[in-house]
Amino acid sequence: MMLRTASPTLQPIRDKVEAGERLTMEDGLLLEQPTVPLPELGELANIVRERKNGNAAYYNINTHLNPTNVCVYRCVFCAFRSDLRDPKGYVMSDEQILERGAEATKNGCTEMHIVGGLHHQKNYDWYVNLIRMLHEAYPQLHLKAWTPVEIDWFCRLAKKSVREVLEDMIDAGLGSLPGGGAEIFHPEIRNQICEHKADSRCWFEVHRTAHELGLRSNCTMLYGHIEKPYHRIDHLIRLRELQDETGGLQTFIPLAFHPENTGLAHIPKASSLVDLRVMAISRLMLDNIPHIKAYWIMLGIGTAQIALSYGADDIDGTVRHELIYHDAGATTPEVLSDVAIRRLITEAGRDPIERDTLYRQIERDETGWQATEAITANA
Ligand code: V47
Repeated sequence: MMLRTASPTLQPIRDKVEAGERLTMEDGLLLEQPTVPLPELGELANIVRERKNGNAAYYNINTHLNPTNVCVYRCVFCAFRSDLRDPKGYVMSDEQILERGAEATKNGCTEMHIVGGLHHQKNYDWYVNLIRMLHEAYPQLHLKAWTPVEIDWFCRLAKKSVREVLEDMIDAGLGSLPGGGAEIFHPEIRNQICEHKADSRCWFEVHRTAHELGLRSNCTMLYGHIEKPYHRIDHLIRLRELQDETGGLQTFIPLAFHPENTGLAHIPKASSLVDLRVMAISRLMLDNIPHIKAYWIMLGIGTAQIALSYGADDIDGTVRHELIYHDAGATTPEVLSDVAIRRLITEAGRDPIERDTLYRQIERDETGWQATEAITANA
């Protein structure tokens, strides 16, 4: 795709993108200006996307597990959390958790994404045993679990260091860390939307330590609330710096704020055009993170399809039992079949590739599935 006219203001950035050079904070702020034509932004992001991942669009067969929604914190953007005595509050029993593992295995899932609330009355062992129980019963299922906010809570419960908690979790069967809890790192915003929970220093300590212990992790950014362009670019640059240091981040997922049932319900949800801008700018700034995910649950299917030409090369998975976005007003389906997800990728002009959590290609036959060769994005 080659545009006939390029805006003169973007030419220096286009030159850098074409040469594979890193963009600066100033470049990022320029790209954030609403006058930058969206198609041109998309075209630049697509150069990087195709350089790294060709025409592939990755997905997995996955499911979610939120063992409890009862949470000591009251993040203003969260519609999922509940108080202990609220009728909405729940805690899953061991039997219910194991049933989810059985269901996931029956459905051919390769991954279970586990996050939840910080329950006042659940001790550290409950969280560790949950991982151990699932891993022992379903060893093939990759457990992508706990954000730094939870790990920080476990450190307090157990009076252990981040490293010790992660070692316990790895011993129990933890496979990787999801990207949540990042929100916006800059304290000007973080102190307003989630002042009590783990700060950015803690978020980075957990991911850095996880990488040192050999785990891979994802990362996210919650946008479209009270943050400004500067806070978004600052957030992306902080992630890029961690990746320079450890190389352990696999995928970045921009997450659009969903206002319904939250303390920020007066803020309108970002439009699809804003979603595509954030996707494209993320791809351009995060030159060292191999994958960018268009999380269809959050974006809607149509926008996720377009996002595959605006920087994204991954669409997350079939998903089942998602609560965080559906509690906050998402109208996307609860689950997509493997056939449907492949079709939506093909319709977008990309080649669907089923991957596992660690980006190994999956092969299936009548006896089950196995991970084959590792997929490596180009630098
Ligand atoms: O940390 C919470 C966000 C995150 C709302 O790693 C909200 O593959 C919008 O991290 N509106 C959890 N966002 C989800 C998450 C995630 C999702 C998909 C894939 C992966 C991955 C990670 O959701 C939270 C927070 O940033 N969130 N409430 C809301 N009302």
